[in-house]
This record gives sequence, C-alpha cells and structure tokens, in this order.
Amino acid sequence: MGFCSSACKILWRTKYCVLLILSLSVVAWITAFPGETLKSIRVSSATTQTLVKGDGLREKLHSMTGAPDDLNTSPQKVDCPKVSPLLQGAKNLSFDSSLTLNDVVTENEKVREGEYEPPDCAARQSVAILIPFRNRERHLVYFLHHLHPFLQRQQLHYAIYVINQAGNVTFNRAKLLNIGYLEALKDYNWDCFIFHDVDLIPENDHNLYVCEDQPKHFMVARNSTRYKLMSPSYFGGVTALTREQFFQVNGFSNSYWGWGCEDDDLRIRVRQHKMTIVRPPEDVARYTMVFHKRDKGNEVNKDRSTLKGQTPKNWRNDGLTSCSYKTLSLDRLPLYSSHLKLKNLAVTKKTQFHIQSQVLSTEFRKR
Ligand code: UDH
Ligand code: MN
Repeated sequence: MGFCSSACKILWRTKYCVLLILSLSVVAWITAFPGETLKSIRVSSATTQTLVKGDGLREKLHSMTGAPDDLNTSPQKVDCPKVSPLLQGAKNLSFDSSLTLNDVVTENEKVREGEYEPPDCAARQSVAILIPFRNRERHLVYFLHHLHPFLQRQQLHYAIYVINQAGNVTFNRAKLLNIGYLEALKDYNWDCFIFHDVDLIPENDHNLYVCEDQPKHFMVARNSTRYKLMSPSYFGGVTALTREQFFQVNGFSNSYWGWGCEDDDLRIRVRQHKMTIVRPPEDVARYTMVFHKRDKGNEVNKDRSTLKGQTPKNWRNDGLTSCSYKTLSLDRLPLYSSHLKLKNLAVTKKTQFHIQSQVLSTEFRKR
C-alpha cells in the first residue's frame, strides 16, 4: 500500500507536467504555423517566376498568394473609339519663326523618345512616321510642333523617326526611307509606316494617319498646287503602307539619287503587286507645304525616267533586300547632341539616325 501511494503521487505530478508541456506545444505551434505557410508559398512563387517568366506570371502569383497586386500592373485598356473624340477638324496653321526645338519639347511632355501611346485606351494601330532628312532644321521644328498634337488627337500609338543623311553625297530620299523601315522594326513591330516629307503639314486631323488594306496616298491637295491633285498617278509627299505591303514590294528602290520619280517607282511596284492606291477625300487630305527652294545636293535626277522604265524587272533586286548601310549613331536622348553639326535635332530622341559622311563614302556611296 505504501509503495502504491508514492507511485500514485508521482503519476499525479507527471500528469500536470505532461499537460503543461502539451499546452505549451499547442501555443508554440499556433504562433509558428502561419509564418511557416507563408514562407513555403513565397519559396514556391519564386520558383514559379523562373519557370514561367513572362507567361502569366502575375496571374499565377496572384492566385497562389491572394495578395494585392503590387507588381505595377495597369488594367487592360479598351480599344480606342473608331472616331477619336479629340479631333478638331480643319485648322489654320501658323509657322512662328521664333519657335525653338526646346519649346516643342516643353509642349510635348508626354512624348518619350519620339513615341506616344494614348493613356486611356488601346490604339487601333501602331504607326511609325519616317522622315527623310538633311539640313531642314526649321522645317523639322514646324513639323514636330504640328504633328505631335495632331497624332495624339487621333489616339494613335506612334513614333517619329528622322533618318538623316549626313555628308555631301547627292540626297537619296527613297533609300533613307528604306533604312527607316528597317531600323524602326528593330524597335517595335509597327503595323503601319508613313513616309513623310518634312515640309508637309496636314491641315485637318480627320486625315487619319493609319494604314488601309491597300497602300494609301495622303497628300491629295496642297497649298503650292492650289489644293489640287497634281496627277491621278501621283504617289509622293506623304504615303502609307502596312509593314506587310511594304515588305511585299521590296520597299523603295535604292537607286534614285537626287530629285524625282522615286515615288513613281514605288507606285509601279504597288501596281505590279495588284494593289490599288486609296486616298482620303480632297477636302480632308489638305496640306501646307512650308515654302522652300530646291536644295543643294538634291538636283533633278537625269536618270530618273530610265530607272523608272526598269522597275518591273529590277524591283526584286533593288529595295529592302539590297539596302546596305551602316548606322553610325542613333540618338534617343532628349538633349542636344554634341557631335556632328546637327545638334539642334537631338530633341526627338528616338527620331534620328546620324549616318555620317565617313561611312557614306564606304557603305552608302553612289554607284
Ligand atoms: N529633303 C531634305 N533635305 C534635302 C532634300 C530633301 O530633308 O536636302 C527631304 C525633306 O523631307 C523633303 C523631302 O526630302 O521634304 C522631299 O524633297 P523636296 O521637298 O525638295 O521635294 P519637293 O517635291 O520638290 O518639294 C522640291 C523642288 C523644288 C521646288 C522649287 C520651288 N519653285
Ligand atoms: Mn518640299
């Protein structure tokens, strides 16, 4: 009996000890458990990130953690309306000779590296505007001043590229535009390319800078020809082809040095591919051409008619596929470029390629 009573006492005390240990374990487990769970999810989402990088990662993370999405997402935009509510119609253009490139930068704070996207809706087309260029700084200021707001009112995703031919070699508008197409595609898979003289300013924003299912000629009426189309076959000044249309015709010819007929050559290519040319109505597609004289280095090309006659047999070997050049500098900065004499141009950033004379003499020479 004595043995039994002391054994009972020990058991009684142990019971309390076990109970105490049990309750302490429960408390410790409850405190530790949520931390453990979170940790394991974090580890697994980190693993997921490497496995599914760029493939619905955000959605997967979100469904796993249920955490608020703090990964800098923007909600999916709805398509911009077919007719932009921002259009203003016909405008009287003014050209203030005291306007500077810096003024234009200040006016266009939402433009980044020559590029813009509507903030509230998804643009219906992404459009690259290509400008062949040399020594037309004043025209470029006017162009940028008018075109940026014009394109923004049309709710387009766009970028402006100025393709600059440096040096004194005879000007080659068409080849510069081929280079612009090839270079712009390195940035983005643009839907539509607009080949645009720097001195032509559209007067009416209902003249929509988008591509159609056929190549498009914009410059129907201009001040310098009393707002009349020069000829039904004219395809110059401002034209647009989709990425695919331009590719199909092998772009422009690279062989037109000096002024004239490179636009006719493109029309021949387009027709040869059974495409037709569409135009906006005459009362909408109106342009002001900033007055200028013939440029030095862009004299009338005496070979132009002969070249044009050879287009049907030459187009395959003369165009995008044979466009050799070397881009010596591509300036996307908003600041003035300190090299070359073209420092005034640096503002539009994404907008320029400097093809220096040094390379012109080797890679981009007149044959
Ligand atoms: N361009 C330059 N620099 C040049 C030459 C041409 O930037 O030295 C570019 C510019 O984008 C210009 C385009 O190429 O808008 C077409 O050249 P252009 O404006 O000289 O062609 P246009 O059809 O004919 O306007 C000019 C003929 C001269 C008219 C004389 C007036 N009586
Ligand atoms: Mn001109």
